[in-house]
Amino acid sequence: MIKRRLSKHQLARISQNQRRELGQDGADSADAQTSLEKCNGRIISHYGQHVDVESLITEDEGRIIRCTQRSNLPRLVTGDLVVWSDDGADRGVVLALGQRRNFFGRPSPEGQFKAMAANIDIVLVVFASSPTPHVSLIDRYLVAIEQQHLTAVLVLNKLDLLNQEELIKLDYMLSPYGEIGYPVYKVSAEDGRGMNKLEQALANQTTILVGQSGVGKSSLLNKLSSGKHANVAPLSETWDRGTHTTTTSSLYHMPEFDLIDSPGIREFGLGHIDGQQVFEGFIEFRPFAGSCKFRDCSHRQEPGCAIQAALEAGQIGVERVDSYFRIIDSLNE
Ligand SMILES: Nc1nc2c(ncn2[C@@H]2O[C@H](COP(=O)(O)OP(=O)(O)OP(=O)(O)O)[C@@H](O)[C@H]2O)c(=O)[nH]1
Ligand SMILES: [Mg+2]
Ligand SMILES: [Zn+2]
Repeated sequence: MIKRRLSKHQLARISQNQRRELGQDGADSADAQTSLEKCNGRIISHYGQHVDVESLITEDEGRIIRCTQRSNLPRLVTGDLVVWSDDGADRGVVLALGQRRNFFGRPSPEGQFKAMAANIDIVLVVFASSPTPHVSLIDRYLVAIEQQHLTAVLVLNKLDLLNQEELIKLDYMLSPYGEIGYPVYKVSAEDGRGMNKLEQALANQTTILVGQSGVGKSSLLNKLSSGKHANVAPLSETWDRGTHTTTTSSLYHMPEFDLIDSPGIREFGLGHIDGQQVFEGFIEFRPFAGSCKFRDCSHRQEPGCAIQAALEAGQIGVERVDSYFRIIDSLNE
């Protein structure tokens, strides 16, 4: 198959589009990027053509105004700090976007990167015994989280549904993550088990909950806030799957922290990430970076491979190495 090569002009346009999507475009939207001191609102939810903005103006702090956005702005996401203006009739318009500290997102099915939330501290990767958890999904999330230099926390929910045997199996699956330094919490949004410790980990932070549909992200949010904020729905009766109950990312204020609920996913693509970034996303590989005999080592069977040597020495785990190769292979599909 002959691959069509893109012209310099096309490449520049794609890269400009990507920057605009991320709100990092210095040229075209220079007037759209503004210093944070000027911001008087925060996006708390995003729907097709409009956003809900929470006012940060002292006199009416917390008021929520439905706004459209100026067309020169990048796509706004939950957590964005903005400058908005009232039209006097409970509607408004977002005029400018404050510099994003960071963002978390994923590629759309068409492969275009889509930010889901901005200005966050922690990404809480939620999974449960049902729908069935997959190591490769967790590892994909971790790669994307590491790429954005965000803090990852893993949460196994629905502990109340597990018998001893299932718990042993899941503990085995999770042990590599604890060993390489990721915090792992085991909780139940149903009976509240483990919630205190989790709450302590979230104190004074803004956290986005992510994971498959049906794992209980909205249920956790409701439990953590001791209230009913987000809609919750049972799994499909036919499939081991959620029913995509949450359809947009929304930010909720709790007394001690902020939480962003996000729509569940079936798959998490890494279309926006290259092989080097996947390597860096496996944090326990990092000490061995640059130590292979060959600079372009694929870490599969080359002589003098530091990753294979670390594997043999028991310094890194075989499950994670297998998972790494599965992700690398999937990048070329
Ligand atoms: N037994 C038990 N059921 C739970 C627990 N947490 C959530 N559930 C149930 O799991 C189902 C899905 O929960 P949701 O909170 O809607 O899941 P979600 O991750 O927000 O799903 P999406 O919004 O579709 O992404 C509901 O029937 C919940 O009652 C738990 O800790 N234990
Ligand atoms: Mg939900
Ligand atoms: Zn190697």
